[in-house]
Amino acid sequence: MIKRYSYSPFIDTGAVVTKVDITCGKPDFFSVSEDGVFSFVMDDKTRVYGLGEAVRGINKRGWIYESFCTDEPFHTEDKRSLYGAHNFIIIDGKERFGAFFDTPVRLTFDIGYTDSDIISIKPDKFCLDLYIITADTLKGIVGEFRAMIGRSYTPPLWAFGYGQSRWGYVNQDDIRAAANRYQEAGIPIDMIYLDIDYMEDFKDFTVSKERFPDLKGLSDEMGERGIRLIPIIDAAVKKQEGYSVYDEGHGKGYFCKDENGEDFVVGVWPGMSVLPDFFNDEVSRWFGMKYKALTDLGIQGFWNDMNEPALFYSEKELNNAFKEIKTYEGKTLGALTFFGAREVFTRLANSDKDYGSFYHNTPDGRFVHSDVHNMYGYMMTKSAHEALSELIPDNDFLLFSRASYIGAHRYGGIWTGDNHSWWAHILQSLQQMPALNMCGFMFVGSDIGGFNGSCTRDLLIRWLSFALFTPLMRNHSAVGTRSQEAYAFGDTEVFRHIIELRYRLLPYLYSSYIHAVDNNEMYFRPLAFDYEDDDVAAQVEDQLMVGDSLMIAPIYTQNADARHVYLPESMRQIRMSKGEISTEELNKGWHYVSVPLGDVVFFSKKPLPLAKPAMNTSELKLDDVEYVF
Ligand code: MIG
Repeated sequence: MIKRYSYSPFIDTGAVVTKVDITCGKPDFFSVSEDGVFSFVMDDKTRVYGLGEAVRGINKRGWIYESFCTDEPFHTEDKRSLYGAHNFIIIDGKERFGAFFDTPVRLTFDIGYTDSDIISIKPDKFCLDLYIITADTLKGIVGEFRAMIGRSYTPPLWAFGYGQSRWGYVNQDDIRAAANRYQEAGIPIDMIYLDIDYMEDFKDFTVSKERFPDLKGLSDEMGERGIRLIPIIDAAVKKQEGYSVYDEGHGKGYFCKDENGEDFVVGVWPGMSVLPDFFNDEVSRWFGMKYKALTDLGIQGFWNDMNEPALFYSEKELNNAFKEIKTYEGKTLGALTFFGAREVFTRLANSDKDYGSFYHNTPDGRFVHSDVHNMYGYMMTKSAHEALSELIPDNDFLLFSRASYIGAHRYGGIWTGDNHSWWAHILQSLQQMPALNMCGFMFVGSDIGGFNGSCTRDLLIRWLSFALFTPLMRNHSAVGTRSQEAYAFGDTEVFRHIIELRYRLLPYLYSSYIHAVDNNEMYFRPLAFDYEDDDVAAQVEDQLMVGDSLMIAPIYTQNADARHVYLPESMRQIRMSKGEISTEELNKGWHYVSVPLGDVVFFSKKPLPLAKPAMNTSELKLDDVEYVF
């Protein structure tokens, strides 16, 4: 059952598609203060799930989180916000319910941080709809919530193939070289991503003539080899006269405005730039149709970046910073003054001051950005989705985004942004997956091998062994880091076997995905959701159920060649070793399972269909399977 309590929401976020009548009075479960702080007292056993893309465990208890879409390059456990704002939690103790706080303003979720027994949820402004969801089971709560927010985005089968990305493939020879190395090594691949390097001066919807002289030719050639090119699109548009996207948008007043009605100018990759006002339907459609420049070249997939929106600085604050830094000149810089001087520029990035200095024109009126900040990436994804649905027949396109708000799950997937080549980030990714599914985000994955920092052979092997189960399976890394393609570490056999296993598993994984989307179920679930009466299962933070009948328990520590695995019932252990599959029956309970580097081990409750190996999804035969058990 769902009850809605309405506290002067000032904009319809569009997150909820099945309307729920307002129930007046005090909400169930929470007490509410006059300034809008929602409190709940936890007993010792209470666990808290949800919040989508966030740091820390599957059980969110014991930390403070902020919903405020942030370009956060260090996903360490002391952080409060990442790129998404996913305001749905499930509280599971002597009382059990879900709560969705529908508001685009910043929200703080103090889940037993200030006071270890108290959940306190505080919006920056007391303007929101609260939905309280009750059902008999945890899965039931998710099912009701998901039905209310609408069907999750489903890309075509090819998007479930393996993809290689890297910031720093600077020209079409780099792209061709990556394709060659994969295919020569016999490693399956379906997608190669183009990062901002393909653009002319980082301008959206342009292609560098010098470095990518024939993108159409490259795209066709790759297409014949079963590979699709997936370019990036950034939120901000370079401010440059003569650049048609800027000229048109500026002429029509399509960019976000400052308090004087002038375009608000920010610095990001292209230098001085402006922000499309996606909240205005006309702008949304205009920007979306710009993707045609690339779909006309045969492109069928995009990733939308920098749409928190990330700001390096604003023109105005940059000018102030230059003035301020002059005041330091000639002074003896003691420790404090030195750090003060250093901060003058670093504090410019993503500042609250800037977010409070520009405006959107929406059908509900004019809003200062900070009041609707969490919807910006969502609106960009919606814009792209609506246009691509027109531009590409049969919805045969891939789309995912960095920033998101609940509702965006209907329009695209998300990737979890700039993680690191750290072992801890395999576990972090695993823990994010079910939380994202609860919030509707089903087509999800993290940068395999880690974005920042330098990857090692063993890290990539272990990361792939987990990520072969994630719907979005993409290896991506930052410019300047060590190469981490599946061919970058000398030997390729071990990588070939793991990525091949992904394709062999696609009959199961793809149909599980579709089934979960069709039925408002989670593709990834904590064990607690399937084994509600099992107190041990409820504690497990590093294993997941995948689809109806698989359980995974990946290795995420360096130099470990075994780990403890909890089986909540007896299952078949399935082992892929050097491409060969073997199985073994294991009983309910704890097991110490050996997983030498290169083996992939997981567990099945039912006979598992496996396809024949294929080099890409167009070669893959989904219905030509053998069953292993
Ligand atoms: O400020 O386009 O998260 O995946 O490679 C960095 C360059 C901008 C951030 C994305 C990352 C991408 C990078 N972008």
